[in-house]
Amino acid sequence: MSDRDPKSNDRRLSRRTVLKGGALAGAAALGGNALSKAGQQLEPRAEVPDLHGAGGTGPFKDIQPGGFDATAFATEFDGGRVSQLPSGQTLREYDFVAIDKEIEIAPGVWYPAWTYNGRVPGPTIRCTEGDRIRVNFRNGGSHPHTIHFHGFHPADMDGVFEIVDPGQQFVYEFDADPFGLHLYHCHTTPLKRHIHKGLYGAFIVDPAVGREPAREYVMVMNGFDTNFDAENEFYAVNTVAFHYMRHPLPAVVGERVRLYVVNLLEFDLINSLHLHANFFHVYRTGTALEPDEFTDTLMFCQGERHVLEFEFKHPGPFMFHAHQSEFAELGWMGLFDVADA
Ligand SMILES: [Cu+2]
Repeated sequence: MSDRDPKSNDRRLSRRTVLKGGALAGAAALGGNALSKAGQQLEPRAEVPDLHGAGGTGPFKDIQPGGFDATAFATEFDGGRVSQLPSGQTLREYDFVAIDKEIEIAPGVWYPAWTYNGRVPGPTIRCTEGDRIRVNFRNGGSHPHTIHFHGFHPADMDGVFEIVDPGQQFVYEFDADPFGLHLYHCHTTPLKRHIHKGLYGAFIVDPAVGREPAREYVMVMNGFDTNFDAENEFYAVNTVAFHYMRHPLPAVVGERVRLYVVNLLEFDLINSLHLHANFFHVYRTGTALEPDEFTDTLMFCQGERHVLEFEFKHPGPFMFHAHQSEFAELGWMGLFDVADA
């Protein structure tokens, strides 16, 4: 198999093979009887389900849209260029440029995105509460844009009224507050267009006291309206449909996993995350150090984001996906590959 991941074990390969051989709907049954052939190598079926015009190439071919690697993205935390202000305060400086760019979001499906720094989502900004954030923004795109950060900041740093026209620049500067999981996105009207085109990202403000050590992943829930009918044809976390089915996220039995989950999905009112064979602690908006809830399925409106913590009791592959089955079957599903401790 040309797309074989050398790190894959046979069980995972056979899961993929089952997926390749079956309807996408069958994937929702993963973890159940559909996998009873674990260890058996099956050849992929010649044809795989078409996906709203995916051209019959199916969702399982590997892609890295514009060099964007969704596996790397999940663990990339950008602390910026760090220096100290005369007051002793930590300054974290970032350069953002808005660029129009076509990105491949599923095999053979190209989307004319508007991006920060040539990628969707934009970089995951990470800092500690009280840090000074400075973002040098240049609009290299073809439309007016801004960056609107969630969190406290002055009115003239809100990214709403200070429209940055193509070729123009703007410097956003504010103190990171409050700690939690936040987001940023363009706030130029029409808003839904500027957001769903790809101008958004995660913004993590760590508490000064820190959080417990954990294996951490960022998941930005998104989708793409590839035929501009105000409905999404593809759904994902971190842009690439089914990416984490092909490249499961590693975890270890008994080790804490922490997810930073931000919902930027446009058009659909609600998104969700369901974790198989497990429950997670929910830190709503990440703004407290005590969990609010213990569940296995969580809803997210657009702009809602939560820190989730859990550990696996058992080794093996475990799914996570939107519990809107339609979203899952159109790309928003993935796997954790849990190793024995
Ligand atoms: Cu914009």
